[in-house]
Amino acid sequence: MQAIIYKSTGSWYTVQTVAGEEFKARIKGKFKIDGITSTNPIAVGDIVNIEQDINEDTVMITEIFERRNYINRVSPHNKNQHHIVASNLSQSLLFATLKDPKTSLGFIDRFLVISEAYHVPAIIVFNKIDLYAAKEREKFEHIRKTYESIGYKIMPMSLLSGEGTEEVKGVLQNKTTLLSGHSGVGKSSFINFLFPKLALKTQNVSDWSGKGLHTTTFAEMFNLPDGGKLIDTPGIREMGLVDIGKDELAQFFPEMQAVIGGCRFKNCLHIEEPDCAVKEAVNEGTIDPDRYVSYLTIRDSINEKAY
Ligand SMILES: Nc1nc2c(ncn2[C@@H]2O[C@H](COP(=O)(O)OP(=O)(O)OP(=O)(O)O)[C@@H](O)[C@H]2O)c(=O)[nH]1
Ligand SMILES: [Mg+2]
Ligand SMILES: [Zn+2]
Repeated sequence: MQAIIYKSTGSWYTVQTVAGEEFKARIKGKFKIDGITSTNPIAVGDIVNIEQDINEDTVMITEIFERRNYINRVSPHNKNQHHIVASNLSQSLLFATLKDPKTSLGFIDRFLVISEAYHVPAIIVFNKIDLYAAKEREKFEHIRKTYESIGYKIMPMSLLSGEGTEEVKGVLQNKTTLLSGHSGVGKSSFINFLFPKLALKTQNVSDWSGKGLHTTTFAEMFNLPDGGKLIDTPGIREMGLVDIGKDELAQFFPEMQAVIGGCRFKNCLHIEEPDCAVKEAVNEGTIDPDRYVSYLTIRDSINEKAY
């Protein structure tokens, strides 16, 4: 019987069948998945085959179907291993905040690079806009202009005032959406806002220390009442890139990809080369200098020997 992984806590999984039946599941004995060197062989969103355990109300996962896509990152515990955050996604919502906690543009850009590389469209939700003073509002408007001009959707929201919540709800319908972002940006609060009955554990305001306590510890998927699924995930501190080579990185910056054809050298790295269309665009102001800095920083962080 076919089922989808809704939750993974390590050795046990929660699966749901197409009919909506829920089971506790585990991987069958020596069951191994070829060619996957991730810390978690099965991730939330995976489509699997299950077999009922004899005399038990649990099931065994016997087969995993090919993933349409997935978000993969360097394991937080082991730099040499991958961790599949979730699979078979329609889109991801990156929750960002400019205050309590601060999300850096570098972090956003890393997330966007991964989204481009794995073909998962990303929308950036700026939550907690109720906390913005004039300074943050100005910063937000600048960010909005920059990213919208590249083609990304930017959505301001406050779970406290309710501003923007209907708009964000509106993009979820009939889609499988991954919620991602630093710890404390309000991912679980957003799910509680949609489903007050779930009462997921969220960070206490008084606990807020800026250290990013991880309140959510496992990824979990929820069915939306009007169709669609939403995946809550533990906060991420850093978005380690996997499987992306230095030479292909510029492709995953859409505004760079658009001009690369104009570089004099086919193998231009967009750093020191003469007649580089990317650098020209930065100088002319059509490519945002902060995005270019992100390109250089991410490029430097790619350790190709590891792959
Ligand atoms: N001022 C303000 N606070 C908010 C808003 N949304 C959420 N919060 C608060 O911010 C904190 C966010 O906590 P969580 O929802 O647990 O954050 P999370 O992203 O799930 O964090 P992890 O599970 O650790 O990854 C809670 O104390 C919320 O009450 C908002 O729009 N405005
Ligand atoms: Mg959470
Ligand atoms: Zn170039």
